[in-house]
Amino acid sequence: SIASLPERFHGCLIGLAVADALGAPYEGLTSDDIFYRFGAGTHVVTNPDGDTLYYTDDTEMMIGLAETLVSEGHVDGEKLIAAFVANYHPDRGYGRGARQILETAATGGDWREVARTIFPGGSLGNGAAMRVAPVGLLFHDSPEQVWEQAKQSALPTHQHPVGIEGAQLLAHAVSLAVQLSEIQRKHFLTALLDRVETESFQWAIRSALKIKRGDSISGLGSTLHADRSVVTAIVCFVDSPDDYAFAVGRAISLGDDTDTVAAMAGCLVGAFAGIQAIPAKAVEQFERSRKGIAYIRELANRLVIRHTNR
Ligand code: 8NA
Ligand code: MG
Ligand code: MG
Ligand code: MG
Repeated sequence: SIASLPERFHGCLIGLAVADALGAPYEGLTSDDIFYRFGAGTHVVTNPDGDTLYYTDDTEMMIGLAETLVSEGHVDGEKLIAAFVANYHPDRGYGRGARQILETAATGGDWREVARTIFPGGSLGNGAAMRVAPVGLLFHDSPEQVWEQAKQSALPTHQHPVGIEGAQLLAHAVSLAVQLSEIQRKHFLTALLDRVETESFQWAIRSALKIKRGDSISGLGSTLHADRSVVTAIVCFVDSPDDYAFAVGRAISLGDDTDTVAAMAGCLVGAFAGIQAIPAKAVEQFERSRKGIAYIRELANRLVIRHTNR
C-alpha cells in the first residue's frame, strides 16, 4: 500500500463507520436470507439498500473512544464512560449489557458493579472490539501500549477475558495494518497468534490458518461473541486487504452480526489501503448528522496530531 499515515487514519475510522452502516440493515439475518433477498455481499456494498446509510452503536462508541483519546491522550475509564453516555442514542442498536451499563452511568448509579455482574464472568460480546480501532491507530508504534490501552478501553463494559482479548486482538491488527506496506496472510495471522493468550482466540486463529484463501469462513462464526467474530473480520481483511467492497461484502454475507463484523473488517482495510479505498458512493449516502463523516474525519486528524506529538 502507498497510502500515507493520515490517509490510513481517515480510512480506518471512516472505513469502520461506513461498513457499520452498510451492514446494519442485515443484522440478525441468516447468510441465505441476505443472498436470496439482497444478493451477494459485494453487490450489497456497491449498491447499498435505501437512500441513507445510518450508523449504529459500533460507530457511536468508536467516536466516544476517539474523543477520549484526543482529549486525554490515553484511556481513562471514567472519562470513557462519560463520553459513551454523552453520545448514547438507545435507538442505535446497543447490546443488552452495554445498554444497562450506560443507563446506570447516566443516572449516577454504580456502573462498574453492573459491568462486573451483567453476565457470568462479565461480557464476552464483541462490543469492546468493534470500537477499539482508534487505540490501534494512536499507539501503533508501541505494541505494549496497544495491548494495555485496548484492555483499558474494554474494561468499563467488558470484563470477561474473551471480551477484553477480542479488543486487544483487533487493536493489534489495526496497529499492524496501519504500518505495513504489504499484507502476507500467513505472517499476519501468525503474528496475531503469537500475541493471544485465551484458548478461544488461539483456536480461532489456528483454524483461520488452516483455511485456504477464498474458502468458506462461516465456521469461524459471525455472532456477537468476540471469539466468534473478531478473527472472522480479520480473515476478511487479510484475504483482500485492498478491496474494501469484497472484504466488507464478505463480512456482511456471513449474516448475523453483520454490522459489527463488517465494521471490524472495514477499519482494517481502511487502515491498510487508506481513505481512497472506501467507495465514494457509500460515503455520499452516509447520514448527514452532527457527528457524521466530517466529524469522524476531524477526529482522525486530531489522532494524527496526537500521535505525532507523543
Ligand atoms: P453486550 O455486552 O450486551 O454483549 C452482547 C451479547 O453477548 C449479550 O447480550 C449476551 O447475549 C452475550 N453475552 C455477553 N457476555 C456473555 C457471557 N459471559 N455469557 C453468555 N453470553 C454473553 O453488547 P456489546 O457491547 O458487546 O455489543 C455486541 C453487539 O451488540 C454488537 O453487534 C452490537 O452491534 C450490538 N447489537 C447486536 C445485535 C444482534 O442481534 N446481533 C443487535 C443489536 C445490537
Ligand atoms: Mg451495531
Ligand atoms: Mg510514529
Ligand atoms: Mg452488531
